[in-house]
Parts: sequence; C-alpha cells; structure tokens
Amino acid sequence: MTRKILHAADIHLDSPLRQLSQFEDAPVDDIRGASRKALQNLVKLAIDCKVDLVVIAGDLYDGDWNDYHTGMAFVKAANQLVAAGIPMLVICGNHDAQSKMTSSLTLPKNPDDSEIFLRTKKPETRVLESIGVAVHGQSFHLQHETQNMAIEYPDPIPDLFNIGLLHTGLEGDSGHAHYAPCTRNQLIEKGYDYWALGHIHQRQDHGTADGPPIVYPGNLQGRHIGEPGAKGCVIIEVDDRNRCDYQFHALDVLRWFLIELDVSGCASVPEMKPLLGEQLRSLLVENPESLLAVRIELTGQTELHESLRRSVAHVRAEMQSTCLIEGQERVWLEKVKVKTSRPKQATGRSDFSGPLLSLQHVADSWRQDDTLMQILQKELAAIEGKLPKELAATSDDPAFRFSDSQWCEEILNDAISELQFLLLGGSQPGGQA
Ligand SMILES: [Mn+2]
Repeated sequence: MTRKILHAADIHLDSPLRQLSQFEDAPVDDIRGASRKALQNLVKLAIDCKVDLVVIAGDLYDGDWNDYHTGMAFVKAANQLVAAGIPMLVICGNHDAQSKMTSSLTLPKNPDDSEIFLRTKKPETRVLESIGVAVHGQSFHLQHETQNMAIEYPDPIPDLFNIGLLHTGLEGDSGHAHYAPCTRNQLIEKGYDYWALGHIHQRQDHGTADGPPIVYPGNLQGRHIGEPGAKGCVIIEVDDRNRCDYQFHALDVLRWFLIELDVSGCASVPEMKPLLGEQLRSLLVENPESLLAVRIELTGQTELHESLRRSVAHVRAEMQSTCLIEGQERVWLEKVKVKTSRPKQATGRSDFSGPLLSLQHVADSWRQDDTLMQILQKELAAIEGKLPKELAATSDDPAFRFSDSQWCEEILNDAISELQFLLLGGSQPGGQA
C-alpha cells in the first residue's frame, strides 16, 4: 500500500508581510491575504493529490489573533480536509504556544473523531490504523520551551510508518532561538522513519544517507526579504515496505528575491536599467505564476557612488519604472539599497594638502587603531538596546550592525569619502529626488 502524507510547518496565519503594504502601489489585497491564500492552496493540493494525512509542525498561528477571522480561516481549512476524508494532526510551536493564545475556536474533529491538535502535557502517539501510520508529537505549552522534548518521545511502533512531529531549533543552528533543543543524533536514535520538523523557515533536510529524513519544509509564505524564494510544503510518499521519498510543492502567493546589480560598468543610472531588465526577465520565466517582491542592491566600485547615495529616491524611481515596464504587472519593488563604493584609487589620493591631508591622516590612523575601533563599538552598542524591534540586530534587516567590525569600517570609509567629496566642492545633484 502506497501512502501520501503532506508535511507543512510555520504557516503563521495572518502574519503581515513586512515593508509592502505601506506603499500605495503595492498589490495590497494579495499581500494582506497571502498567508490565508497559501493555506487554501495547501488544502487544494492535499485534496487534488489525494493525500492520506496532513501534519503541521507548529506555528500554525503567528501569535494571538487580532480577531476571530484568523481562527475562522483555519476552521474553514480544517473542515474542507475533514469533509474530504483527510485527517490532520497539528502541534503548537513557540508562536502559538498554548499559554500565549488567549482565544480559541472549537475545531472540527478528524474523520476518526480524534482531535486535530496534539496535547501539551507530554508527548502522545496517534495511530492511524487504516493507513499504517503512527504520529508521535507534543505541542508547546510555553513559548520559551527550553526542555529537550524529543528524548521523551515514545518508542516507534513496529511495522507502522513512524513520524516524529516536532517544533525545534535543533542544536547548533545559530540564527534561531533554541526552542526545544535536541541533536540530530537523538532524532536518528529514536528509530522513526521520518522527522517532520518545524521552526526553521528555510527548507532543509538534516538526515544522513542511511538515516530517516529530518525535514524542515520551510514556511508556507515568505514574509520578508529574509525569507526568499519558493515556499510551500512537502508530500511524503511511503511504499508498502515503509520506505519513503518526498517532494517539495510551492504554495506561496508572493515570492521574495534579492537582485544584486553590479553597476561598476555603468556611467549613469539609465545604463543600469538594462542590467535590471535582464535579471527581471529570467526571474519571471523561472517563476511563471507568482507575484514577485524584489529588493535591489547596487554593488561595485563606481565614480557614481556619492551621487547614488544622495539620490536614492531618484534611483528607486528609475528601478521601479523598469519593474513596471519589464514586470508584466507581477513585479513589485520593495527597496533599493545602494551598497556601492568609491573606486579604490580615489580614496588613497596623494595630491591632498592642508585640511584634506590632515583628514586623510586621521582616517588612516583610525583604520589602524584597533583599540579605538573597539571603544567606538562599545559606545555604539549602548544604542543597540534602545532601537525599535524592527531595526534591532535580531531583525531580518538590522539598521545598525555595531558588533560587525567590517560594517563599522565600511561606515567609517563612507564618512571619510563623503567628507572629502564635500570638501572638494561636490554638491547635491539638483532636482532629482
Ligand atoms: Mn515559525
């Protein structure tokens, strides 16, 4: 008997897509409803592919609901699955830990009359006899779950296909909070056939060649530039000897991409537009059905460095017009970042004299003085704690990276070249913003 199981995680239902809806030309309705539409796509995929079971490994919700519409959207999805005879098992993660959620709605029950959510007190096993599958899992009670939950999971049941459903940061994954930490070896030693994980929003498989797949399917819908590319779920196919294979299926509505444009060969902003056009055309071909949100980063050494930094609004407008012309109404520009630098020879000029030469000397001495850099970093670190959450170092796009010495050096170099530019009589480009 071949069975199909859909594994998803981190749906974050109704989580806002950042940076987008604030601009009037953004496709607001598509953006607001993106996570709900992605969940509807999941239901449709499950029914179309006739899967035997759906498992969701935590963070179904983004946190407490603003109103009951969020909960209702899930009731609707669950009801459609149940009506199609497809059972669904869900655990709570750190974002929707039971103690954190103040509202709830009564959910439909599974076709076998079992509850959709797994309990919080201790791990439990749900046996789906008709398809020969056992699901072992536990919901988060507290958001900051510091216990190793996996080691308490029950032993596998012989002859069934055993799935471990777990929301975890796995140990050693430095970019994420270490909720319910455990090691890869602990998961392998459990003897399950498949680990259905959630929490890390980037799709990845931590399994070894001879062990079970240990899979993060990624989130259902990217929410910002830190979550780029296609997002969706995996469908596991299990054969009659409980061997399995799985495949990714995209479910997202809007897709994020970072476009890096090396503009060192461009003598003006209009010359950058064909470079952008080329990249946009290939993204559109590779993603034929999605709405695309792109961030553009201008890089490379260029004499235009200062003028680009001073006329970001103008540069943005030029890039946006290219997105309009090339984008087939599917490309939306999130942000343009100028990350260019002045050509090397221009910063080490030897024909400086007077105050310019003094400035050059001061700058050089700063660059060579590690202690000064450390003092500066320490001073600036105090500001870090006072920043609003969306600008802090832990956000996906930190405004200041004081602890990153390379970043500090770039800022210093920028400041020096800006000063030199102004002292040499440089002026703001007129009327372009
Ligand atoms: Mn999550």
